[in-house]
Amino acid sequence: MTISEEIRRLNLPPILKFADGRDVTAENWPQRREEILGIFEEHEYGRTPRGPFEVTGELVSKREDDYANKVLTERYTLNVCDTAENVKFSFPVVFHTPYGGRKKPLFVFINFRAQTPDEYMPVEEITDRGAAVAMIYYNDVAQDANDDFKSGVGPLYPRDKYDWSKIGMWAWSMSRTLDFALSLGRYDERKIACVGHSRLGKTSLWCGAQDERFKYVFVNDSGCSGDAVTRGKTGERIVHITNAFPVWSNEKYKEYRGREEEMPFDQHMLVAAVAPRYVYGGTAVLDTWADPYSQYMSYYLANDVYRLLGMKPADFPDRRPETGERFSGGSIGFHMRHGAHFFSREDWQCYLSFMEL
Ligand code: GTR
Repeated sequence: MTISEEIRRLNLPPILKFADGRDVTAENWPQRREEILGIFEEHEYGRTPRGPFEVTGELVSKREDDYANKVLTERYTLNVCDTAENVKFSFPVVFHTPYGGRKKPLFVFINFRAQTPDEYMPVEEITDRGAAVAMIYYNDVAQDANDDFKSGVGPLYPRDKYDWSKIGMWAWSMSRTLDFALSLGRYDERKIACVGHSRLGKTSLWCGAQDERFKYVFVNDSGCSGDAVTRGKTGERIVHITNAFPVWSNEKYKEYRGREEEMPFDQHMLVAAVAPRYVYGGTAVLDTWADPYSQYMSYYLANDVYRLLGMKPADFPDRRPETGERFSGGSIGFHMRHGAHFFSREDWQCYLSFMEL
């Protein structure tokens, strides 16, 4: 069966129609994108505070001779002030920036651990390609625990006004990190990326779909409630994810347990919402819990938006991808590598190449 046939059977909400049935054109795509973001805010990830935010960084420590004297490592405490709500919150971020004259590409990376280097963050491979990386440890922003949003930034905002999920909070911290990074004046605004793996791949996608300053959005092994189409999905489903991790979504999303067909959206729309910026999904053949084929469907469908906008589409074949295949020649990319659920060096190398580094 072709992928288009598989997709047709799922009866997915179309990307290129407004909720009221109007056609989407290149001209009105920005409005459709806003509509899509509103749908995800209401039905899945919850409402995030919009600021305006003032972000300053306090330098905590610095190493000027890291990685054979090639890299400057700085640890900052970021102090964020939401000037509309009068909320203040601080969290640490570590920056690794390679030396050299011109402005550097930057990855804002949200990670599972605080230490650097880390098995998910091969600093030297990244900095040797000329890019900097700013890493946030997600538990510093809000604990990954079923704590009724009582940790980190959670309790600082009223839930009746902001029903943001932990994914929303982690995504927000990536945007605040970018606020600060841009204030340093040393990163190349045309090459700013967000990136994360698994639950933090979902986070990177939600962050990058919303925040247009991220010109590249990398989504590693994100699967359910990330970049995988939910309808017809194998492996993890809404019932599993919302039972095990009720704080990763808002309350509304839980109503769709076993009722995926009733959702006025599916995750392909969120991948599409990155357009006209670049988006790329990494998957792994053995990651059946995430379901690489349902992930592929999202990119396959989002490719239509790039065609509509006159940007270079990917050459995605109308069939399931094979192990080791990589489609990186267009404005949207995808790969399915060998092996299991992991953020590997191979994934990083694909993302660096997609950014032409
Ligand atoms: C799993 C979860 C997945 C995925 C993964 C991870 O337990 O079911 O959705 O996000 O965790 O983050 O490693």
